[in-house]
Amino acid sequence: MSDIEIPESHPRYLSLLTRHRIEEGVEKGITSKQGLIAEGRGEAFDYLLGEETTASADAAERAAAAQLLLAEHPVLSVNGNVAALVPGEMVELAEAVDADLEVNLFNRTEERMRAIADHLREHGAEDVKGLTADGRIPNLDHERAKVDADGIGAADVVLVPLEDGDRAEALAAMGKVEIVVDLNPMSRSAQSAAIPIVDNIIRAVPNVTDHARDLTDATEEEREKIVREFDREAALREAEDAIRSGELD
Ligand code: PTJ
Repeated sequence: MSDIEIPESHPRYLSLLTRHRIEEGVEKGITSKQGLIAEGRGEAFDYLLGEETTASADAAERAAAAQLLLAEHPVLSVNGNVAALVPGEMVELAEAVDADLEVNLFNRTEERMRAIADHLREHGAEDVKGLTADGRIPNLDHERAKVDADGIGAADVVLVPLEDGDRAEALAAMGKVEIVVDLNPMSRSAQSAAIPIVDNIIRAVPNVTDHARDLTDATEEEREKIVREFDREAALREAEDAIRSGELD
């Protein structure tokens, strides 16, 4: 996928690959220029977290898998950064938990909506929502509020990775059970989530899928227990502690 070769032995291999994917996303018209800035913010937090999935993030990822499997109508939201970084992985997760995929953009343009939907289809998605835009998230301005009425509009559980704080809060206020992936545990998105996953989306999404596959044969009671025992305040606190006390190389 790239004309730049990054040696896997490089100590910052994953970070360089991530940057390159975002750059390519901008070139393809998938990712916004603001997405480059968002990536930089995320990288800084990832560096402080040691660029690995902490035990507490892994617990959040298992709770997210259980919650998605328990949902009546789960929807996975895809923006320009998510589409550039983990398109195939989002399609796999949607299949594992039987969720809809919906393109939902902060900086919405019809060109980017279509480019992202096409990109997801190239990675195996059959049905991509978001283009109908016949529903609204209350208390947000017009473009940012658009959703599909039978997608995010009707969802009981939504996964919103790298979400802007206003929209994360507005979705939570609609009564959706919100699963957020955000490397900044202090962001309003992470703070408003029922299940905040403080991890890089590149590691988080495949790990939620692995947990979902592991829980395929679990009973409803077992899944409910995992969700009940997940402590969001403790997860946010542990992530913040890890950032403050991190030993950097
Ligand atoms: O494609 P669009 O138009 O929907 O726009 C998407 C962006 C991401 C530009 C938009 O939602 C935005 O501006 O988001 P923010 O407010 O910058 O928030 C993004 C959050 O995601 C920040 O808290 C970052 O730390 C975090 N983040 C960035 N990269 C990653 C990440 N979290 C997990 N994994 C990453 N790779």
